[in-house]
Amino acid sequence: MSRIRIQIINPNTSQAMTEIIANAAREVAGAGSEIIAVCPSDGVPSIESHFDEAIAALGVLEQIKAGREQGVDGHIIACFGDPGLLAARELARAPVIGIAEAAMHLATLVSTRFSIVTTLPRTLIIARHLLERYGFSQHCAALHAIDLPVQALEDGSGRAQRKVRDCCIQAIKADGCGAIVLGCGAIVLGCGGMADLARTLSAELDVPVIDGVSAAVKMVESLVALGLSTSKHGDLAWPEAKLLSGKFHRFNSGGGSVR
Ligand code: 2AL
Repeated sequence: MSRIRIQIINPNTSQAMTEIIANAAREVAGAGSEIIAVCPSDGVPSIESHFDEAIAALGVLEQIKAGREQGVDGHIIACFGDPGLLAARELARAPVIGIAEAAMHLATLVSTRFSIVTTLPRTLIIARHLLERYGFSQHCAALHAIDLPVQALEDGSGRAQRKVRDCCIQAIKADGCGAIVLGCGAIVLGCGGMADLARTLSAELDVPVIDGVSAAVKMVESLVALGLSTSKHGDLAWPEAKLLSGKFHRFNSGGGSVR
């Protein structure tokens, strides 16, 4: 099979987090896959509110358009709120996968009920909304927040990763869940060069611990291998042809629209 080029979009503007995500993706990517990691130049440094998500979604759409123009074979939105997912699918023919949906889908295949461990308590509602939207509410035993912001995951102290571990242990004891979904793109790396927190925790805690970045990479590879791309029928058809104005002019292409 020819080379699979996967664009992984960190929707926040943190270059350090983009590197973390890229490394995690490359660890699981097949030998024939190339990971192209990007983040928007304008936007928010971390995403942990509805406001942050609205801003981040625009950056995601710009990157999707750029990736499409470069001819990538698939796109990943590497933030646990899956910001801009359906709009991104309208702009793409290649598969577009969000890390939350990827992790939730895989969790249902290896457990009856999973728990989610994420960052700030205010982001729990974002995960709840996604569970409802994707039809996974009945599969989720409980949601937990480590009560630290996203940027604590990249401060190098390992404090946030230790809290993630403690939270996973509590969840397994209290929730009656069979698997854990890690609720942030940057959770994947621990401090001190720990290569893969999800894999380490899976082995230590003896339950599947799923991070969305690796889940999404393997899903995109599967879809590409099966020749499946985003449907261009119905609501995911290209957006209606219209000229965008002002600062959104950059979304227009030759035909005078986002097409
Ligand atoms: C996230 C994430 O994955 N990246 C980010 O900036 N915010 N979501 C989260 N719940 O912490």
